[in-house]
Amino acid sequence: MRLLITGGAGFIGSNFIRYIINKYPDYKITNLDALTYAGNLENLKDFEDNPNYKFVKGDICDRDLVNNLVKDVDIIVHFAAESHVDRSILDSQAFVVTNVIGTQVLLDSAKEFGTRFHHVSTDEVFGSLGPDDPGFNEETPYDPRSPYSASKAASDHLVRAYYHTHNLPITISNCSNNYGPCMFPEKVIPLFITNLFENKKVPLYGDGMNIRDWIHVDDHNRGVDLIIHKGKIGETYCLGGNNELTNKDLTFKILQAVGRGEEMIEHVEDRAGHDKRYAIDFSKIKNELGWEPEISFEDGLKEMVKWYKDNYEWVKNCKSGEYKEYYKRQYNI
Ligand code: NAD
Ligand code: TDX
Repeated sequence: MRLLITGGAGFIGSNFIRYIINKYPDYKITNLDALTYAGNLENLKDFEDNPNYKFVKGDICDRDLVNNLVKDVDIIVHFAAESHVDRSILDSQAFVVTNVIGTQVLLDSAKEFGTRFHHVSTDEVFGSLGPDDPGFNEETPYDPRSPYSASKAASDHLVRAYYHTHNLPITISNCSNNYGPCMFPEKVIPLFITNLFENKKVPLYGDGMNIRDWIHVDDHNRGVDLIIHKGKIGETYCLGGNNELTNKDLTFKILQAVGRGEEMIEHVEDRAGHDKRYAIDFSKIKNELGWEPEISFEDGLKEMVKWYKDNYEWVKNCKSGEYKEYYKRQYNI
């Protein structure tokens, strides 16, 4: 199989490429990535010389480039996005350009060449749950509330529209919060781990009672693998970690894993429009494709702390330059 993977230099995409190369060594992979602040070729350096792997630096909004690549592949697995909610609050334009227009350019190209298309999306498109609400599932109405989730919702709708209107062979996955190696240290878990390494406090938003459902990136990618091979065309699948935690409890677990105490918590102003709770009912993919998450949060977090310790040069590169500016704007420190 020949795959075009977009956003393969980012967190989930690079772990996906590693997963696919290890599981299907004869598959041919092209990784199209613009190398924004979040893309890092270090994530893939062990595959640089693999003859079945090719990196192309470029923008998914570039029609000619995209057409040139899509004509030679069997499937597009679309990870590329602007992915950080806080950045979308500061400035949403890149989110609309990459997440909406970029997806539309890929869909047009897939339509032209009749190419199978898998769209990697998020549970945030469904909005926010109350404490006793059942988890999101494939029937939950869309209610995105941040510029990031609104742009991802728009892209999901476009993908489905190309299925209904143009008969394009698509699938969509909506997954909860991922964690694991190569995650950019602006997202809460790697930010907190690396701050603690640097003896800096961890900024906990609001009362710390917002809930996220955490899933290891390898569990997510195993789900995407199943969907691209066995998923039903036109269908959406929700994936979750069965692992709801308040941010406060998550912070305690991180402090414990790094060996630091509660005095390292700094309570800061809440995120604007902060969604209260996400949770996923993944019965559909469990019943139809036999998928469920396998990696325990305790094991995954321990492995992640070790990865960040062992790859401190990678962290330092991420936290330099543009990222420092962002941190100054975000937290005024
Ligand atoms: P990331 O920010 O770590 O990586 C995004 C990658 O896309 C980067 O390598 C970046 O260079 C690339 N990119 C950005 N704009 C581009 C453009 N215009 N053209 C080409 N490449 C471009 O993101 P991630 O956390 O790995 O998320 C990957 C996908 O998974 C996204 O679509 C995101 O919405 C979705 N998702 C993420 C999570 C999560 O917890 N991180 C959960 C569910 C779904
Ligand atoms: O410094 C922080 N302090 C804090 O309390 C940061 C960065 C976050 N938080 C809170 C906000 C959220 O309730 O932690 C929770 C998780 O925040 P993020 O790591 O920014 O993730 P989230 O906003 O939940 O979105 C993530 O999951 C869904 C990804 O960034 C998205 O790409 C994905 O779609």
